Amino acid sequence: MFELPDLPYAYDALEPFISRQIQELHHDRHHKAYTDNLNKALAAYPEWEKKTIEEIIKGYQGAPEEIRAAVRNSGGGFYNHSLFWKMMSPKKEQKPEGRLLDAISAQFGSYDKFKDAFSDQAAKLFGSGWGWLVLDNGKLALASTPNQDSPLTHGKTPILGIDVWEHAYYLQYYNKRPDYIYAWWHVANWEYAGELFEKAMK
Ligand code: MN3
Repeated sequence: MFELPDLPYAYDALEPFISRQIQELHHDRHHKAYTDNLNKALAAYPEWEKKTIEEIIKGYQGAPEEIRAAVRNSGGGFYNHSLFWKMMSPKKEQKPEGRLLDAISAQFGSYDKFKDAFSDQAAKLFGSGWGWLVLDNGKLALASTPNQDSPLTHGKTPILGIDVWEHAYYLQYYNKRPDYIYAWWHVANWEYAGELFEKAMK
């Protein structure tokens, strides 16, 4: 059984950039639904129920056909949102530092150029999905995934990610996804991204 993790801060902690109402609905309803539906799908498959979420995400294609789509979508939704809450922080206006900043500058030219490229990719993603900074074979790269797919399935490690499903911004930003992405940078958690980067580089 997977448990819906608590938000690591108050519902209103990301205001004014992400509203309390968005956080309440996004966590208490959407993330909860992914969690419940994942548990429901796995309930009759004990060998799948005892896997870690990372094992499930990496190997969903091997799941029994009856639950494969549920495992892919709800497992991905459970995993992506569990990361996403930690990829934002009430400690606002963070910037990358240390080895992660060096790697970003080496790969993208500068932090500002990286930000533009990441934002552009997330803004242009068609339909629902996620925009990512990942570590791929020891190198930083941009990636996007449709629906609730995870870079992990493709052997890439998420370092920072933004949810661009409409449920992540519509109540505050309506259809203006670029405005949401612009605001989201104020709450991006570079401290956590740095931890994920160091862990993945080991
Ligand atoms: Mn979402």
